[in-house]
Amino acid sequence: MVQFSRICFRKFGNFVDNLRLYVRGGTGGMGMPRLGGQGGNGGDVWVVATKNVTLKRIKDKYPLKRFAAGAGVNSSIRALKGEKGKDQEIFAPVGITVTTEDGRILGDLNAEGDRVMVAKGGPGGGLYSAFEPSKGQAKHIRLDLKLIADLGLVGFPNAGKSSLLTAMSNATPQIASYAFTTLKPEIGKLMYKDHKQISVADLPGLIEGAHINKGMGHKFLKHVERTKQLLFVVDVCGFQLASKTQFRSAFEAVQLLTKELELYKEELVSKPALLVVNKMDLPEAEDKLQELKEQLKNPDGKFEV
Ligand SMILES: Nc1nc2c(ncn2[C@@H]2O[C@H](COP(=O)(O)OP(=O)(O)OP(=O)(O)O)[C@@H](O)[C@H]2O)c(=O)[nH]1
Ligand SMILES: [Mg+2]
Repeated sequence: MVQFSRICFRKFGNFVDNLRLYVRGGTGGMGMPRLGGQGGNGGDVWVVATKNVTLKRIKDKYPLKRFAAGAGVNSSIRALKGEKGKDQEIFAPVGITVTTEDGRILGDLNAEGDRVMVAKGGPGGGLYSAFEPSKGQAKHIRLDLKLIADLGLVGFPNAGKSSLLTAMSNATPQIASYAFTTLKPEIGKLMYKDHKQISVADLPGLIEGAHINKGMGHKFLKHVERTKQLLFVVDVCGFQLASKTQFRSAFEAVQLLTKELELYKEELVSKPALLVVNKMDLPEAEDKLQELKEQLKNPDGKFEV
C-alpha cells in the first residue's frame, strides 16, 4: 500500500525547463574605400554547454535575456584589415536542444564543451560591398531541457521505486532486495481514464553524498534534472545501506534526499514533488507513518547530518 502526502518546498514550482533568448551577431566594421581596406566581421553568438549552469541561473543573471556580440573594427590606415568583433558565449546546461522560434533545430548540446553558433556576425565592409558593413543576424532562440519523463522516482536504494513503477505502469523493471538494482532509468507509461498519458522514470537509488559524486551520484542526479516533477519514495521503516553506515528513519530519508538534490543543484528542490511512503504492509508501519507525519509537520530542530 502506498500513501501520498505533499512536501512543501520553499520555492515550490519555479523550476525552469525552457528559456527564450534574443541573440544578435555584431555589426561588421567599415571598409576604407580610399585604400581598399576591409572592415572586421562582427562577432558571433554561441551557446556553450557548461557544467553547473541551469536555465534558471541564466534567467536570473540576465533578466533582459538579450545577448549581443561585439562589432567588427573599422578599417583604418594603421590596420587596413579591421579585427573581428568579440564573440559572445552563452553558458548553458548540458542536455539541451537549441531551436529557432519556429522550431528549427540549431543544435543539441549533449556533452560539456559542445557549442552551437546561434547568430553570425555581419561581414565587414570591403571591395564587394561598396565598403559598407552588414548587420549581424538577429533572432529569438529557445533553449529546451531534454526531459526524459514527466515524473521521476527519487529515493534511497531499495525503497521500492521499481516495484512502484511496475505497479502503476506497463514497465517491467528489475526488482530485488538489494541496493542498486536499477542502474539506468527505465521509463513507464501511465494512461488515465480520459486517455491522458504521463511518463514515469524509475531512477537509480541515491545515497548520502551523491552530490559529491558518491555512488555514481552525479550520473544519477543528472537524470533527476531531466524530469518535470518528482516522486520521492521512502521506506516507512527507514533505510540502512550497509552495516557500517548509519540507519536513517523515513523522516531522515526525506530530509537527506532533498538535501542531496539541493546541494547538487539548488533549483532541483523547486520542482513540484510528492512523497510516497512505501512498504506500508510491514509490521508497525502505521505507527511509523504517524510519527513521520508529525515530524514532517514540525521539521525544525530534529535533524542533524
Ligand atoms: N514489504 C514490501 N516490500 C516491498 C514493497 N515495495 C518493494 N518492496 C521490496 O523492496 C525491495 C526493493 O524493491 P525495488 O523496487 O527493487 O527497490 P528500488 O527502490 O527500485 O531499489 P534500487 O533500484 O536498488 O534503487 C524488493 O525486495 C521489493 O520486493 C512494499 O510495498 N512492501
Ligand atoms: Mg530499482
